[in-house]
Amino acid sequence: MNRREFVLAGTAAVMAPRFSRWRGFVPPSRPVPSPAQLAWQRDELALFHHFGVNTFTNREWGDGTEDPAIFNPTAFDARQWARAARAAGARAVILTAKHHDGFCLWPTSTTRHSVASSPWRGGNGDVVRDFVDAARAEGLKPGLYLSPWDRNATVYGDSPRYNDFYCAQLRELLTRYGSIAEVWFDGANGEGPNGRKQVYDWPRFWGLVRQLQPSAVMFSDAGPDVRWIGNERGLAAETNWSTVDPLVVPYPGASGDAVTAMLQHGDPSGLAWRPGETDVSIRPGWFYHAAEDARVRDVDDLVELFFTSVGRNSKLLLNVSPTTEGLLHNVDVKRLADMRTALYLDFERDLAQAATSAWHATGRRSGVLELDLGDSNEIAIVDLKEDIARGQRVSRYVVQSERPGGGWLDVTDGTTIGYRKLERMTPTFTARRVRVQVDTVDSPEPIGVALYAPTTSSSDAGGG
Ligand code: FUL
Repeated sequence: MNRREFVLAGTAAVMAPRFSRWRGFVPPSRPVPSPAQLAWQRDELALFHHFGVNTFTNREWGDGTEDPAIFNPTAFDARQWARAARAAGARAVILTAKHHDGFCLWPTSTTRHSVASSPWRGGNGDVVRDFVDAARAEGLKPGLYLSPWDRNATVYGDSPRYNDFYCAQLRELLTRYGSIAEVWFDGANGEGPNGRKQVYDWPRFWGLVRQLQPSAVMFSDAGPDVRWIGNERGLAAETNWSTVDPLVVPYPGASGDAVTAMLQHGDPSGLAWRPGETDVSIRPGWFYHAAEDARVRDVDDLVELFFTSVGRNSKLLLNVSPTTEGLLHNVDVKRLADMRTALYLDFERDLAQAATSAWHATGRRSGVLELDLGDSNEIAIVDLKEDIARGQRVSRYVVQSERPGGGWLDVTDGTTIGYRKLERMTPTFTARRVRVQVDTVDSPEPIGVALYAPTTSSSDAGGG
């Protein structure tokens, strides 16, 4: 129960005898997502763009000594990025407004280490402005990454002063550019000049974001709204609860086995709703490197990433980074579009739509959904869903098909479902009647199921 629900439940208990409209009020017994968390999860796919001085030095981490004069994209076009994101089926995009090197992609008043000191557009350009405008023009929600680790700021390591500096940067980003859907915090916390250790004031940073952009979700290892999934390989865990015990991951960058387990798996009895986000790059690096042009993930690999992230109750944040021209590379753009086509074909024909179905609880902590497809059909993908607006409950599921002669055969099983659980059936199975039995950690709620037929349309999407 979050604070608001706690207050509501308490109010209901007090008011119930006096006001009949409270009669029958059942306080939610499971943590549930906020409207912003629910919208974030339903977006399923977002693109990540790493862009900055590293693009021009061909590095992954700059050291903060880069000359702003090197930042000079020759054909910068944020609209091209946004079109590619939209064509990929993404609904949100996130830009590195500042990476660890400290170079700011917007004309900030906090430092001269920014686009304003670069030759690009005569020092009058603003990458963040173009990015948010292009995103909105393509119907995408913009988000921003502001690295707390700053290898250029001289005040880094002088904790109170740097925290002020960082909050001033957050304030600029969150007041100048309209609505920001996600604020992305990594936990990197390197040494400052002279080996000084910077102590970040996370409660202050988070409080400022809440104040300035109350409907944004904040990402970090420690949320507070969405958590890192624990690796950068595109793999959410098979068992993935959206609830966590917040005390186990007290701040971004905390490490240890318990932290890793909490990031990967969540906790069925955790009191905070904090679903996992899976960030992974389409290439080996986060920033663009020409040497990796032949190492862009192929379509099968990208589709698999979707299955191991969105299909495991997570959200996919797929990194595709602009080149020194300021454009996404043609290979990446084509690959994204082909991924979209392949996913479209995978989910083209849901046999469960025309089925008759019946759900019933089978006990205090179990239930079953039965489907009759009318005819015997071949099934290639099983797609399970919980109504997460009412919390996450399923701890185990078994999908069964009816044998022609009667009796049930297990075709697949697993643990958590959450927002979405995708299972590719290899081999496919054929059935007229299918049922899904679930065990739950609270009272059972109806689950949803889609059963996709094998791809029939011919496509040149495969293989990339
Ligand atoms: C990490 C950074 O160190 C990497 O460079 C990259 O930005 C990744 C998404 O987050 O914390």
